[in-house]
Amino acid sequence: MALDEIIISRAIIDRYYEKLTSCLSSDVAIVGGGPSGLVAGYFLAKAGKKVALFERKLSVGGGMWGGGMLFNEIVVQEEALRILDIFGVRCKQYDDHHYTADAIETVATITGMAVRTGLTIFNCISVEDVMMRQDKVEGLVINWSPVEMAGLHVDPLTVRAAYTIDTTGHDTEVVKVVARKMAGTLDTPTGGIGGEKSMWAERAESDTLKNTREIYPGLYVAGMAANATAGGPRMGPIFGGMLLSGEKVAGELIQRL
Ligand code: 48H
Repeated sequence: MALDEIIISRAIIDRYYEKLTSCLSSDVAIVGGGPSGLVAGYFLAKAGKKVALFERKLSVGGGMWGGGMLFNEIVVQEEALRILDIFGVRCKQYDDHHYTADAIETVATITGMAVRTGLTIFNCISVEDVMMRQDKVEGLVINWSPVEMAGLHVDPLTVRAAYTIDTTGHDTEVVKVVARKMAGTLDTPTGGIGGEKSMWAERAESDTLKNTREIYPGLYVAGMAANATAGGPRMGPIFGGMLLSGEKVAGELIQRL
């Protein structure tokens, strides 16, 4: 056995470079690796689309790891069980309407299957802006999150995508950039960002699906970001809406691409 540190370094650099250059242009760019983004990425990849997901943190999974208040179990409703079934995540029935799953199993299993199906995930990359052409979002402006965290003045790089999905959760980060910097209005009741409303789980879960759609040419919202953009309520640690929203946005984009 002749292990060579330089070959180890070269192997990592070469392989990462292959991934990054292959995603300089993609069908769909997803911003945020929470449950909705991961599920959207899985279905798009399964349909043969070129899809890259950018996640600011070291780990994907977003708000799912912590279940509710760090009790690492999630609740899903019956309508969403079929999504967990697709991934092979084990669920337990709690009563007629509520089912539970282990949060760690859910994140790990969905992530593993999405990547094996063809989703390329870039962790530790923050999306700080969009690339625009006339009044359409056509890509993303990205930078290392440690650069962002250190407040260093380092210019970003740009990737092209036919469509972008904002799955950044409560913060709606891509939508905020578009509302601030681009011409025209968002396709929301106010034309702007409605802002997230207080807890109402049942209403929020159905609103999440309704609000999952294109809100600016080239830009879709899904998951918590869909409600926070439209002005819908939050739902707490029930995750069926997030999973169904990821499936819905992928389905709409597969039709369009
Ligand atoms: C790169 C970014 C950027 C950026 C943010 O919050 P998430 O888990 O998103 P969803 O919508 O899939 O799931 C929401 C759910 O976790 C939740 O919070 C619920 C159901 N709350 C209900 C309630 O009442 O509180 O994940 C978003 C991800 C995170 O991992 C961020 O780090 C990442 O997006 N992110 N990545 N560039 N600019 N902004």
